[in-house]
Amino acid sequence: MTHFSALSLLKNALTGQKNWQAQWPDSQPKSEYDVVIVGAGGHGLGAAHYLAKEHGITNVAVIDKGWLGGGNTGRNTTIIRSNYLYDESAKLYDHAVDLWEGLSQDLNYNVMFSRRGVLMLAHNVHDVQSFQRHIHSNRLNGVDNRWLTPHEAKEFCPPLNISPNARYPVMGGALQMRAGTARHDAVAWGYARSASQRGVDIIQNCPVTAIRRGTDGSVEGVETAKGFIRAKKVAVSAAGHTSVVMDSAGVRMPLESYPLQALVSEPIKPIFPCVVMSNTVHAYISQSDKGELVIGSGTDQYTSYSQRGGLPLIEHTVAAICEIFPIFNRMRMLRKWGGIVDVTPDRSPILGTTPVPGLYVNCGWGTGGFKATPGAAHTLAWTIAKGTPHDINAPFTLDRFRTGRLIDEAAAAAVAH
Ligand code: FAD
Ligand code: PYC
Repeated sequence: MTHFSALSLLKNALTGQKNWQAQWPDSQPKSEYDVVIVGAGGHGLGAAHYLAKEHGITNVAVIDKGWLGGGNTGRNTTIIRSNYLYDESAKLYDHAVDLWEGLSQDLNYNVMFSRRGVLMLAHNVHDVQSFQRHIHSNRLNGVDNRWLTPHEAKEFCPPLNISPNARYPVMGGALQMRAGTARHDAVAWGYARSASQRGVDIIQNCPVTAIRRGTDGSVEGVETAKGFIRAKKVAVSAAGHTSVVMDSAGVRMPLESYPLQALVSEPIKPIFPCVVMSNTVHAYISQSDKGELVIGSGTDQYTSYSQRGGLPLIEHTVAAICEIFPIFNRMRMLRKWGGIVDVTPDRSPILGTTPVPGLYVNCGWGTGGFKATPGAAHTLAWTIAKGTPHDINAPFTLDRFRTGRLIDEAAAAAVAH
C-alpha cells in the first residue's frame, strides 16, 4: 500500500463515506456502452457486478448524480429479513437472503452480514393475528419465522420492557433468526470494486437529465451532465427519483416519493443483541458494530425530495424507543438524516422490462429495498442480459397496476407509511 492510499484510507475511516468519492477518481464516460445503469446505489452497482460476473457483459457504465452509495444505500438502517406474506415476495426476499449469506466471499469484501435475528413486536390483538398469519405463510414458503411469548422475547432481547403496565404492552413477537443486518456502505463499495475490476465504468457526479429514444421508440442512450452517452440498453435504478428519470422517456410511473429518516445514538458498549421492530408503537432499533444504536422512523406524511425529514416524527420515534426500552432513556442522540423512498400503490417493487424496448426499471422499494439488494441486483442483471424477466422478478411488473394483479405487502413493510 502506498503512503498516499494508507493515508486516505485512514482519513476515510475517520471521516466517513464521503471521502470514498475522493478515492474513486471521477472518470469520464465513453461515448457508447452496451448497457447504462442510472443510479450507483447497491441495486445498480450490484446489477453491474452480476452482469459482468454471470453474463460476461462488461461494456457497462453505472452513472450517478452524486457519489456512489450516497443515496438510500448509505442512509438506511440495514435491516435484512424475508418474512413477507405473499409467495412472490417471500421468493424474492429469500433469494436475497441466500445471496447475503455468501456475499462477502463473492465480493472478497467484508459486508459484515450479521445474522442476529429480527424480532417484530405485537402490541394488540390485530398484531398478534397478523404476525401469526405471516409465520404460517412463511413456513409454507420455507422461510424461518416463529412466535415468541413476551417472556421468550425478553430472554432473547433483555433490554425489552414487557411490563403489562406499559402503554403498549408487548403481547409477543415474531422472530426470524436468519434475518439481521449488514454494513450498508460496504455493500456499495464491494459491488463497485468488483464491477470496476471486471471493466465496468462508474461515473460519479453526473446527473442523467433525460433518456433519449429513437424514431422507432426504442432506447438510444442518456443525456447527462457530461454529454450524450449512446447505449443499447438503459436500466433505471434511481430510487426516489425514478419517476422523474422515467418521465423523460415518456413512461409515467405509479410512484410517490417520501422522506424516510433515521438517527444514531452516541456509541456504547455492546448491549443490544438483535434487531427489534415495532410497527404499532412505531420504531425499529439495532446496535451497529461501532456501538451506536441505529434507530429508524416512519415516512413523512407529505411527498418531498428533501433528504432530511420532519422533527415531530423523529420525536415520536425516540419516545417510542424509550417506551419499549426504558433503559435507553438517558442516551444522547448523535445525528439524524433522511433518504427519499419511492412507494408504489401496493407497496411492492417494480422490476423488469418496460413498454420501451431497451429500457428496464428497478424501483418502488419504498422503505424496504436494502434487504433486497443482492436479489434485486441479481434478477435485474438477468433481465437486462436476456431481455426477459427472471422467474423471481417476473410477478413484479409495471403492468400489474393496469391488470390489477397487485402484491399487497403493506403489512410486511413494518414501517409506518
Ligand atoms: P439508492 O441507493 O438510493 O441509489 C439510487 C441512486 O440513484 C442514488 O445514488 C442517486 O444519487 C442516483 N440518482 C437519482 N437520480 C439520478 C439521476 N437523474 N442521474 C444519476 N443518478 C441518479 N431497507 C431495508 O431493507 N431495511 C432497512 O432497514 C431500511 N431502512 C431504511 C432507512 C432509511 C432512513 C431509508 C431512507 C431507507 C431505508 N430502507 C431500508 C430502504 C433502502 O435503503 C432502499 O430501498 C435501498 O437502499 C434502495 O437501493 P437503491 O440502490 O435502489 O437506491
Ligand atoms: O423493511 O425491514 C424493513 C425496514 C426496516 C426499516 C426500514 N425498513
